[in-house]
Amino acid sequence: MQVNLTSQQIEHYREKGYMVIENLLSVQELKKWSQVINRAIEKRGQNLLPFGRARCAVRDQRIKTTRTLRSTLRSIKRFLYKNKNVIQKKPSTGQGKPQLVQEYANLWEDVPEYRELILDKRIGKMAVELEGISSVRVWTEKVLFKPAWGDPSPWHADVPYSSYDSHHSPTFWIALEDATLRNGCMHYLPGSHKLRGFELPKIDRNLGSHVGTFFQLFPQYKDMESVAVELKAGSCVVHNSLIVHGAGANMTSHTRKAVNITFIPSNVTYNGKKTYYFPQEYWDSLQQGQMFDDKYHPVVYQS
Ligand SMILES: O=C(O)CCC(=O)C(=O)O
Repeated sequence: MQVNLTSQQIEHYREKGYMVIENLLSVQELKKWSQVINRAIEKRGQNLLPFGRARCAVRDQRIKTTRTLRSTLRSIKRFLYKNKNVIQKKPSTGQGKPQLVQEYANLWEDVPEYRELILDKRIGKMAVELEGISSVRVWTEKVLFKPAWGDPSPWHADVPYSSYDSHHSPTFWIALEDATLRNGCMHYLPGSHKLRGFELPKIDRNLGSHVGTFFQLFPQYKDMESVAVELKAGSCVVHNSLIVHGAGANMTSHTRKAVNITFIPSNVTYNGKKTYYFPQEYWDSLQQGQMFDDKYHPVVYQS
């Protein structure tokens, strides 16, 4: 594993908000971890999260709302059908839905051998050095599959959607296959991590599937120049989780595979925003202002 950062890399990261580590994983490490990840995904089956697909706070709320809307719609349809006999059922084709990147989150929680990579002190040490802080915990780990012919990942910054407010949260995005302009590599607005606050857009929490909605909501960024970061398999781009970023469409017939690990400073506290990645029981046990000192967020490195 490539674990020594140069002062130029650290400076680039702090100034621009991202930087590349070529060959973070050696060929052998990449092979080993790809196999571990494939086994972990097989074990997960249909579930994107460790606690099942539907059992999580944000999604539960969405499901509840959708169910209420659906049942209201059904009642209206029944009424119209009974009275006018004009409703014709159209078959659903599923066409027109965006094919966004698929996230298998926190696989390390249910696959012990995968913990070794996610909790690797050498990666934790780099996170600490890049941010100039003393200690980090894991926030989330996600395997990101962009399907063949998949849509772009819309421009956004990560922290405003998260359960903590911090200027010092690095994300390691490791390419499991070559990430190219053709298959949807990452793009950044250099320096935007210094401008972006913690506020969420008011009108569209998820930014939809339109790649540039972010710029309609935050027009102050629209004249910045973006950079694309192509990576060889095993290489990594680290970004500050406040940087504005997106990823391209996958214009190939193969899945683009990457894994990302987000770290937080160990003393960061809960800001009251629940996120998709942890179960409802977890959020119920947490008070706003409390540190994430729990089994989901172990300290990885302490200087
Ligand atoms: O991999 C992608 O397509 C998007 C990933 C991303 O936006 C992120 O890691 O925050």
